[in-house]
Amino acid sequence: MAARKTTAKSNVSADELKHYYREMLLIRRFEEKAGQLYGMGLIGGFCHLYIGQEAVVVGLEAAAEEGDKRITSYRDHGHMLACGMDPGGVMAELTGREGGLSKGKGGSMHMFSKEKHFYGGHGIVGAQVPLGAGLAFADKYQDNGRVTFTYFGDGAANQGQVYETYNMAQLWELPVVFVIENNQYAMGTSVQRSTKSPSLWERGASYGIAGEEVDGMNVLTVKEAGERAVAHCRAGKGPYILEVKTYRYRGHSMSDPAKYRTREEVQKMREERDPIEQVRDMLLTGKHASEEDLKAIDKEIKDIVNQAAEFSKESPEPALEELWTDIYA
Ligand SMILES: Cc1ncc(C[n+]2csc(CCOP(=O)(O)OP(=O)(O)O)c2C)c(N)n1
Ligand SMILES: [Mg+2]
Repeated sequence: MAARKTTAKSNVSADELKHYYREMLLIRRFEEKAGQLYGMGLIGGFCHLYIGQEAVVVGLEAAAEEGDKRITSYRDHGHMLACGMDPGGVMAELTGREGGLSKGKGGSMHMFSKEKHFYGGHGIVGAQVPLGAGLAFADKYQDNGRVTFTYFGDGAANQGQVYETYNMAQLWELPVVFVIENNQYAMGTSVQRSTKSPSLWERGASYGIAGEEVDGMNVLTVKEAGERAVAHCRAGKGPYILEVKTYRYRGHSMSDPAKYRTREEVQKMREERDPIEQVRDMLLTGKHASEEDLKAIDKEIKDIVNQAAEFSKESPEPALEELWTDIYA
């Protein structure tokens, strides 16, 4: 159960690299657009952007297979885009319109897709962790070989329900990958201020759960670690923890004054570790793509995001009668 050093493979193909570049850029541009629409008053309520963390979800989706499940917190737009949910449907949900994936009634934190096996979108910190183990329980019961990716943050990692879940998941050998997206902050509280034991994945050892720390700014190291985690789960060995070290460039949510860290800290991360720039460099220095090729991809992504934004503005607001649908009682 020792920490493993993840070293990115150098024999990755041009097509694979371009795929990662495209996927990460889609999330980045989508989130920038969402930030703009929020600023224009077109998006209301909560909105937590994923900018900076793109390599985490894109790397892990590359390790997933058809039918695998995913569940996450409120910082969920990237997860939805990476598992193939429609950008227009996500954006229209942010603007609260009929064409949104929850018909405009869920908003940023509450979207689901049965088709893509995406189980939300959860606003209560840590709440998705036991739910993720429950999804994995169903898969184990049905013996279908599927794995559930259960994402949560460094702040959520201090919650009691996480450890009750670890205990049961290991006891029942559930096929669940616990992904701690350690972006170093829980709202305005840094990991250093919230815990004396900063190695979050090692806490799984108390329950006998294997895991490792991963460089979450490098999509290739994330993918490799994801493959190890998934192989462990599919082999029937129970859960696996990936503590993915990442960083969010924007505030916690759109209403964060960001007084708890310096501009220089953010700037340094952007300049030295940016996940998209790293892949861009690999593509160019490896002569897998020219500047022109990348410009064409940039344009393709810009068009997708602009279309999603247009759709999110043109789609009508839900009819009043919708208040009485999709409710239990
Ligand atoms: C049970 C609960 N307590 C507090 C909050 C308020 N809250 C929302 S996000 C957050 C921080 C969580 O940070 P982390 O788990 O690191 O995730 P990140 O926002 O960094 O993705 C808090 C305290 C909440 N939503 N639910
Ligand atoms: Mg955090």
